[in-house]
Amino acid sequence: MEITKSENIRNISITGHGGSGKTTLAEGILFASGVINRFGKVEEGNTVSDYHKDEIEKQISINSSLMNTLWKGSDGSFKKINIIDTPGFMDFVGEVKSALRVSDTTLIMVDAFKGVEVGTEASFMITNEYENNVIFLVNKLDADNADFEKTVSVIQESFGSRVAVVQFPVNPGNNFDAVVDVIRMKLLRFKSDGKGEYTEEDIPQALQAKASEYHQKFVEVVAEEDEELLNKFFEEGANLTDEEIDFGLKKGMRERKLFPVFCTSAAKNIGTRDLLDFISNYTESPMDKPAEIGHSPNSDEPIEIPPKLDAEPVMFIFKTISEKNIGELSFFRVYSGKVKAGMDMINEANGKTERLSQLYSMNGKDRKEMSEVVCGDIGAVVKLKDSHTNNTLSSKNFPVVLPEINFPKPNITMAIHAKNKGDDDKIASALHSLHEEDPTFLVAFNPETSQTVISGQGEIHLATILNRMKSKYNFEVDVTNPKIPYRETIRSKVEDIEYKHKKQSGGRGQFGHVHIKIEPQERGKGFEFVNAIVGGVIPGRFVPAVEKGLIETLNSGVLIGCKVIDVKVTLFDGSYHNVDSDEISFKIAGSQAFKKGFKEANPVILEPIYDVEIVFPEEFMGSVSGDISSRRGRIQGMDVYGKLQKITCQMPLSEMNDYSTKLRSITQGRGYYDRKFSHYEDVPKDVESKIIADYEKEREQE
Ligand SMILES: Nc1nc2c(ncn2[C@@H]2O[C@H](COP(=O)(O)OP(=O)(O)OP(=O)(O)O)[C@@H](O)[C@H]2O)c(=O)[nH]1
Ligand SMILES: [Mg+2]
Repeated sequence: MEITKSENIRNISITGHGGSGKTTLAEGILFASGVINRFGKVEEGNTVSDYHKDEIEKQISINSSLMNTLWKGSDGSFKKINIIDTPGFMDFVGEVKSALRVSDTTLIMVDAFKGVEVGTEASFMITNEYENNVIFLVNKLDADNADFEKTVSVIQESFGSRVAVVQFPVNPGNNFDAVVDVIRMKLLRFKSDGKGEYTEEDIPQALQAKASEYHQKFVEVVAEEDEELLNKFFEEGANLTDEEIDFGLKKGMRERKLFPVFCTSAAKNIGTRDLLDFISNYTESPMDKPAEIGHSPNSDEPIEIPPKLDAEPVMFIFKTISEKNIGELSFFRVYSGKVKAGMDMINEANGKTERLSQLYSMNGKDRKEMSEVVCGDIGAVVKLKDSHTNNTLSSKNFPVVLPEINFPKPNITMAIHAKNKGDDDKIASALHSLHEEDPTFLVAFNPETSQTVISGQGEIHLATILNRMKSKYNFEVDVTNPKIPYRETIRSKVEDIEYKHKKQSGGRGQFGHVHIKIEPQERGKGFEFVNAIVGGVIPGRFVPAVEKGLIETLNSGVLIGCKVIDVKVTLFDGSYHNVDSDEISFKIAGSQAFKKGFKEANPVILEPIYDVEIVFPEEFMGSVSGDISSRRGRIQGMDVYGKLQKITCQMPLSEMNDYSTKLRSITQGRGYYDRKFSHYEDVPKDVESKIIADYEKEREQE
């Protein structure tokens, strides 16, 4: 295959709310451009993009997939269009972020009946973050209830007035087959063969007024992009030339001020060919983009990486998947120079050299070998040893690190336990590779609770990952809510607690005898041990053993098996036996005295309290605040941001397990939150008795 020039590359992502038709559109594009000769359907599980088993089963996209096609531009040259189809379900938003990190233009699909939804808003926010140009597609115009005008007006309300309609549908609904292109002022009539072919007709009399009105509005929006055009249009009342329209349109898109709107029926493959023309002729190539700003591996010193072919090679890995029979496949974009099969690159994250073995261009799971990947292009490479998502590979002569994908923080945490104890180590390694594939899935071992905890974007996300673990590695696990790291402490002083450990059973016995005083310390002061033994009533060599016994008990807890904090213990008296006393005996005595005294010293359980910030549309105020109080939360502040409401509050961790799911459900998916640990606080008495009872029940079962 001829190698495409960098200026002929277009990097496009397709995003939007779940089910808006992204995967169907990608399939239609591949079909219209001749990459495939059958138009697969999501329902039949035979699309190029949704090829994973779980995607076919659920009929939704879970992973983003990379595809590409060639399309002839009006300048006569073929453009290589890289297409990343992303999942719309919010649990997989990490995939959208990584796709947009390497795209230049995003097609945001909007359902012509449902209008702007959570996924639409989220997509738009991510295009802001990664400075993608945006094109809106109003899709499903073949559906009975399609409402183009209403959909456009909500797009305008949500994303600003510079939403420029470049097409309107002639006959939305069941018989949909034509749109009016208000730039060219032509009617495009699509054939029903699913190949997306169309013929151009003159605009019929009955539609001319509407077409002119849209054309006028379009030109007005375009003119606003430039002072000179604006003058010409408004002051002189003159129309703009084709060149001026091209100029204003490109400038507006590049500056992310102008968002063209197209009409499609992805299912009928209507609107794809003219969209591909537009992408080829109007959207930016990687060479039009400003230089990426990276930094040197050893400092924050910024380094410019201009998109230039004759420069040192720099590539960025935005996605990693592991496929049966292939192993790890790393997807990357070249930001400068070009990379060739057989080349050695340095991974600046760990200083290791990676040899690029085979390079591929991808269409879903189909790979085609490439001898080189040029600046701006996107490809895949197999069998990198020590490189993962978010790593930059560069040449020895030009060490540089590119900005990472800012993956979303987890919303939900669960504890997992191997069904078969012997699998523990193997499961740890499987979890690790699942994390490499999906950086929004996190794994950690919590030494305090001795649990392996996994975190992710939502219940469906974690369920999907565990499913993958089962089908790929064949491990079964149980999932529970993670244990809460409670703390135990005391509220009052006990002056004298005596404990004598004495055992006489043939041979040498055991003897350790202590008197201790225990008292509470100020929060945060920790544990303090005071040795107040005088006159050698306990020989000096046994004192550390007493302290050791205390520390062990502090760590393993007295009431519910959680750490004891902020206590002061004074060892002030005791006795010993010449033969029978040893370190073990004094350790036991210290530990037992402490347990006894702790229970008399008005013990309490403390729970972790988190600072939580919740952002959601104001109409959900009642249900969000009601839910906060039902979780023993305390609202501390409220702010308004446009149409959004922000609540700042404190909530006990133990009440937050299903919070992300609940918040999503009571805000129709529009609310999100962030949290961080604040402090420990007394558990209310009724909750305390329940925690103790649960702990005792668990102990009995063990
Ligand atoms: N009537 C009609 N149905 C469509 C159209 N486009 C897609 N669909 C249907 O809508 C459903 C979802 O389509 P997908 O292509 O999977 O949508 P998606 O946006 O990729 O969905 P996710 O990846 O799960 O977010 C499928 O049943 C499609 O057949 C369209 O233009 N018209
Ligand atoms: Mg999809």
